[in-house]
Amino acid sequence: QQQKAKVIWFTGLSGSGKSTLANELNKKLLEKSFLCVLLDSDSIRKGINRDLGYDEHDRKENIRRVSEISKLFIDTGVIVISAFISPTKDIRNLSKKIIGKNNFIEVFVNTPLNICESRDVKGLYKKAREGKLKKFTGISSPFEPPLDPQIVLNADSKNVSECIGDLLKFVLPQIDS
Ligand code: GGZ
Repeated sequence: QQQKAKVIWFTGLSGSGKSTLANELNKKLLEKSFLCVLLDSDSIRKGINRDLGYDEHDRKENIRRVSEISKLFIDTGVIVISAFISPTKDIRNLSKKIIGKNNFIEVFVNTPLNICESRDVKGLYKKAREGKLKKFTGISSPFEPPLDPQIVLNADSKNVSECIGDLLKFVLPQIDS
């Protein structure tokens, strides 16, 4: 499979559906014989970034390292699917700068805070509201929606396969060569 290596970067709140969509995209691309790798907070924060927390400095360092890793992959021709909250414009700009704007496909998973909070799959929003979890994105730490993402997925009104369909239509022409 000939491919153009890009970073497909998912941004959005905790519980917005980033990881689900990123996993599904990874599966679909592998089925089509693209060579790709998935990076998300579950794997990265348990391993290479286990020394980092969630204050502004640590989030920025988290994203800086992930971006450097992503760059190494695309330099060897591997497509990267990254799913991190990456909450601020400043943090996402750092990532774009490291990876290079032309190699960066920004995907905004636009699930509103009230929906993410009502799902609360891991009970983290409840803990954040009770003050037991500090600096929680959307509650006690900022989330700045991206102003010019390449694609917006309204994952609250569309199901996973509809979102993946939209995403593939947009992404395939950019990675297929
Ligand atoms: C946000 C937190 C926090 C705080 C723990 N704020 O829903 P999850 O559990 O699985 O995804 C969240 C994940 C966010 O890590 P990222 O590396 O994506 O964040 S960032 O890009 O801002 O560095 C959540 C869990 O970690 N989590 N504490 N305070 N999310």
